[in-house]
Amino acid sequence: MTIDLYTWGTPNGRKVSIMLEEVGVAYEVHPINITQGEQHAPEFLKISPNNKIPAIVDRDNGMALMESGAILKYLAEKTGRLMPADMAARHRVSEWLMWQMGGFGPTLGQAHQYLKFNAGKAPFAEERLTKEVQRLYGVLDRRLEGRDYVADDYSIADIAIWPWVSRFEWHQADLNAFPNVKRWYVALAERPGVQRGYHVPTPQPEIPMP
Ligand SMILES: N[C@@H](CCC(=O)N[C@@H](CS)C(=O)NCC(=O)O)C(=O)O
Repeated sequence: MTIDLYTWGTPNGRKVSIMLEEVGVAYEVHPINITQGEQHAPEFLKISPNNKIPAIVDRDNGMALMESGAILKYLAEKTGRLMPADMAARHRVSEWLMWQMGGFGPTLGQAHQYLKFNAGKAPFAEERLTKEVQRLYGVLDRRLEGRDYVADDYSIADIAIWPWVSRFEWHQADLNAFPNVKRWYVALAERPGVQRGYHVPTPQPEIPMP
């Protein structure tokens, strides 16, 4: 099994490189420089019709997939790893994966736009997003109380959430105010697969530590 991975050094991209590293699947990286507009190239749109990274092509069957959550589920199902077979446990993973895809990631992405890159331009948006970032971290912190992972075992839900938390400085979250998130974040940062996947497609400064 070999996967062609189309990606860039962002939280959504890192979800997939971390997953591939964790499950030990061979992959070839194709950097799509989204700061240079490469996501709009017609060849890339055939693979990723929403013109966003990440996307994959599975060389076994030629299947192209966009959307990081769908890609994580595909890889989990194909490898039988990081997504439990038991129905209730599987849906618990799915619940937190959807929480990340539908709320945590999009909110933090907006927070980066307003709080980091355009500070001072839209005070209402900054206030609203700051509150929502705090609320979402509170949700995650309560979930991780007394748990090592978001669901029962290490899963694609953790892999989906962790790269977004690694941008905590960008969305101005103080991990010391969320001790359960901090413990989980630091523990996952020690995993070799997380470390290797973090530096795809190009080596980055070290993983930020609270
Ligand atoms: N829901 C999508 C979001 C993907 C996404 O927002 N990708 C960003 C980078 S993190 C991107 O490619 N942006 C380029 C653009 O919007 O033109 C997923 O989870 O895969």
